[in-house]
Amino acid sequence: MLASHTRRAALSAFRTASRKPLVAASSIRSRTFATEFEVGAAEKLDVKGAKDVDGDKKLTVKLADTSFEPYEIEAPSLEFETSKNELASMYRDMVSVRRMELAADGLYKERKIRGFCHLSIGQEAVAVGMEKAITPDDQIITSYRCHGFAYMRGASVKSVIAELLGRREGIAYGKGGSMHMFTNSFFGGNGIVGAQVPVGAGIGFAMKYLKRPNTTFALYGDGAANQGQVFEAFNMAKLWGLPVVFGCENNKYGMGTSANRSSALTDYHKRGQYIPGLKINGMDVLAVKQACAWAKEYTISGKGPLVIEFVTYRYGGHSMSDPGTTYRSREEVNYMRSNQDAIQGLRTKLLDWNILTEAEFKQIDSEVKEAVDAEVHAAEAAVPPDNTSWILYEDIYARGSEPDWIRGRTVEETFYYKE
Ligand SMILES: Cc1ncc(C[n+]2csc(CCOP(=O)(O)OP(=O)(O)O)c2C)c(N)n1
Ligand SMILES: [Mg+2]
Repeated sequence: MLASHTRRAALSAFRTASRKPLVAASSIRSRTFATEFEVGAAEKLDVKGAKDVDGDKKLTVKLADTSFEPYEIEAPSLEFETSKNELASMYRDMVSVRRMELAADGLYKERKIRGFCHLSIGQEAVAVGMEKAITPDDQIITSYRCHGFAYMRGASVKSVIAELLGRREGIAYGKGGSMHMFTNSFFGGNGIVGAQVPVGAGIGFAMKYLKRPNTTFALYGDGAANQGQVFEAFNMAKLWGLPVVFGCENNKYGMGTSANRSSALTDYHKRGQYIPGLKINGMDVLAVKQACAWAKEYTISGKGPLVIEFVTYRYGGHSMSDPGTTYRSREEVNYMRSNQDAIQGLRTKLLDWNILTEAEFKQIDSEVKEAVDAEVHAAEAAVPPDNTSWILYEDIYARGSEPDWIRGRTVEETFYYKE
């Protein structure tokens, strides 16, 4: 690993290199730039040898001092309890999500997956850390970059890949594709930029109305953060004291536009103005978990909403049709991969802390490879849907609740559910 001053120098070199062609020097001075989180060393406090940390036995870790940047609120504690099993499962889940998306990448390049496909390779710590902090009764809604969340909310690898392949065994019966995946407490998968944010406020309203002790994470990107409806949702959530965590996944780009070219204020955690916020290192799964656990407690205790900014990074392009190299330098991508990668970062910490051994990591890696590959093969082996139009009319209504008939694709066409 590079010494921290060397890393800082490399980081500022690529920042300068990547900014220069984008905006004139005069406008650079007038803009605010997103803070880059350095991957600071997290500390393990109260356990020494690997023998002490078996299974579910509690151990305390301390995050790096730079993990959180609060706005109008006190930051969560840097220390929290976890266990070897939980830490190992965080690693296993991040590796599973990445392998699943790498498989999707390969199938797309083989032209077996068609249409839109947005991968979250690089951003895995957000979906995984969040899930570890909440229960299946808490709610999540996000944008089209949704495969990792669907998996963490209970979708199998097979059902995600089958969905991408358009198979009926897909999580949305092969009709949603990459952008529209759902589970019981996961509301997608939404293609209209920002539109899921007010829906998320509505889900939060439902939680409050039904007096359920659950929060809702309404996620959106740095590009979506400038949408008017996001601010309308903030306003209502604050007025009604809704248990909603507005979560901005700042991966530094909205399609090919860098955050500092699209946003007058790139401190997305401050964009709620009258809503307290927290910027966190979204490349550190431990920081994500601790921040999300804190955010859940805060929002369900009746204090109203929060705005959390997850500072993260996508290694690939915006979607499969974007190589992702025309608006940022290769040095930048390589820098993030080799210095800030969430999976590698957790692995290094757990080795340093003697919590997992190289052999245990190897075993997890090979188990994940075998399990994901088997599910991908099963998805590919699933039969393609029949080439009949009636399939289109299924699942518009919940099965069993269809009306007698529905208008078809043209004025002349009517589809009768009941003969
Ligand atoms: C209302 C609307 N406007 C434009 C688009 C086209 N579009 C799709 S993704 C995107 C960029 C969004 O960037 P960001 O919110 O940062 O999310 P990311 O892709 O980085 O996860 C745009 C403009 C859209 N889908 N919906
Ligand atoms: Mg973005």
